[in-house]
Formats: sequence, structure tokens, C-alpha cells
Amino acid sequence: STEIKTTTTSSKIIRKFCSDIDIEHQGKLNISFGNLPLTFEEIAKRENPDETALFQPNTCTPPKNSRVAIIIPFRDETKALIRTRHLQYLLENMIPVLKRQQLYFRFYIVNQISGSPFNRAKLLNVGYVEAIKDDPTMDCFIFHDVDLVLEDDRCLYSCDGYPNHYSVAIDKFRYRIPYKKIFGGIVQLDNEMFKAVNGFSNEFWGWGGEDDDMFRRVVKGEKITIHRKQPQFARYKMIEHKRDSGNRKNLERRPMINRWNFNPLIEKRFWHMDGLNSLKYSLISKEVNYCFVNVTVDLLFDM
Ligand code: UD2
Ligand code: MN
Repeated sequence: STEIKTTTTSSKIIRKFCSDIDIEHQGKLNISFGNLPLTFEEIAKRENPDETALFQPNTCTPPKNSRVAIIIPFRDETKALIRTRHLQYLLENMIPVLKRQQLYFRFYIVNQISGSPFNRAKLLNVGYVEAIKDDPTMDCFIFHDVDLVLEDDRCLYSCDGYPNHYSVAIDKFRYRIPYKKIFGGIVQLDNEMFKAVNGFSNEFWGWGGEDDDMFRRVVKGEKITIHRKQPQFARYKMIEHKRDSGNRKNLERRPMINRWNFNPLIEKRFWHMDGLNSLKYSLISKEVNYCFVNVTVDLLFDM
């Protein structure tokens, strides 16, 4: 079976809610990719998740907005296992951070089968649906590229009632926002907001545009203000990489984004019809792989 055991059986009962005083910050972290990363098995051995790959604090109960699913769009078709290494670096460095932040959390790696153009946004929709299915108490969703590793643990991964953009200071962009309306890399939405915007679009095949469409769903569609995390803490290293095969530039991305400039009545017709409520996929497998849930999916490309 592909179902993961839910929290009703695995949740610990501790009567004290976690608060700021339970968080042990180290501050700036020394992140480097000079050595090979640990294997998934080694990470799990060190970090000790439960059998469902869930992590939770030992001494307090996470309050509302601290039950976090981290969803990573993924495909690795390289012989050198480049994206797999990225994932190992990410987990090796970030699981300890999230533990120190006293979060209840689980990683979902949503893996697209080969043969169709990569579709990051649709994979993220799948991750959301599968995470909620496994654990309906999850209330905070972080949509996270595999190649971004946090450099300061004072950047909190719990939700705060706003949609948040995390990757505001990336080494690759000289730690500056590359353009004003960016909403790519790492973003966070709580359950209500994600449902309100109907999730991501399912129709962006190949590289680019899907993040800009989500920006518009939130800001133009739902009229919600996006917050950016504090740049002094929300600092990331992007592990250097080339464009993956199977992820060519989406040449339709500009006209698709420009739909948002039309009359608002026309807008409604497309984003209310394209997203969570139109999501179709075929689940190939779902299993715990040491320290994360590995979801493999056929996104039913038919263009
Ligand atoms: C930018 C955005 C990214 C996304 C992308 C356009 C930032 C910091 N990043 O990243 O969020 O909007 O442009 O789609 O703004 N992936 C795989 N295997 C593949 C292809 C992609 O695992 O074959 C995943 C992986 O998690 C990767 C992510 O998709 O990090 C985005 O792809 P990218 O890293 O090639 O795109 P990039 O760096 O231009
Ligand atoms: Mn990247």
C-alpha cells in the first residue's frame, strides 16, 4: 500500500506548547559543498525520524502553523546523480535546523517520471495533496527547490499568517532580489491560502513562469500581500548546476503570465479552472526513503 501512517497514532502528547524560548539558534551556519554529502541512510541514522519520516520535538508540542510539510519538486536523470547530491546536501544541512526550530515536519520529494517535460508547479500541487492525505493536521506548506541551502537558522520555517517568500538573498544573485515580483525558489503558504489560490497552475511545462503565475494568484487574484523574509537571515547558497535535460525553457511562459493583464472577469475564468481543482495525475509509488517521503508520479503530459 502507498498510504503513510498518519499522526493520530504517532503524535506525542506533551502539554507544553513550543515557543521562542525552546528554539536554540546557532545563527550563521557554515555551508559548503566541498565534501560529498552524507547518504540518506547516514542522515536518517544521525537524525532519527520515525518510521513515517516524521520529525517532531521531544519536549514541547508545536503550536498552530508549526506543522510543516516541505515539498521538493524533483527529477534526476543525470548519470552523476547531480540532483540526488543536491537533495542530500539539503537534508544533511537543514534537518538539524528544523529540529532546533522545534517544528513538526516531514519532507516530501515529488519525483516526476521520465518522458515528459518537467513541471515544477504541478509536482508541488501533487506534494500538497499527498501530504494532506497522509496527515490532515499539516497546516504549513513550504515549496522548496532542491538546490537551495539555508545559511542562517534564525530564518524560521513555521507559518505566520502571511504568504512568505524565503529565498530573498541567494549567493548566485549576490544576495539581492533579482526582480521585484519574484516568487520562485522557496515560498510558503498555509493551508487556507493555498486552497484560496487554487494551488499552482498545472500548465507550465518546462522551465519558467510557474512561480510568476503563483505571485499573481496571490497578489492579483486573492489580493493578499506577500511578505519577504528578513534578508539578513533568509540567506541561501544555490548549489551550482546546469539546466537539466527535460526542462527546456517554456516558450509560452510570457503569454501565459500576460493573461493576468486582461480584464479581471476573464482572469477568473482561467485560474479558477487551473490548479488544485483540475489536478490529475497517476501515483506510481509512495514510500518512506529513510528521512523523507518519496512520491513518484506520472503527470499525464498530453500536449
Ligand atoms: C528558478 C527558480 C525556481 C523555478 C525555476 C523555473 C529561484 C531561486 N528559483 O530556478 O523556483 O521557478 O527558476 O522553473 O527563483 N528540478 C529537478 N530536476 C529537473 C528540473 C528541475 O529536480 O530535471 C527541480 C529542482 O528542485 C530545482 C527546481 O526544479 O531546484 C527548479 O529548477 P532549476 O533549479 O533548474 O531552475 P532555476 O535554478 O533557474
Ligand atoms: Mn536552481
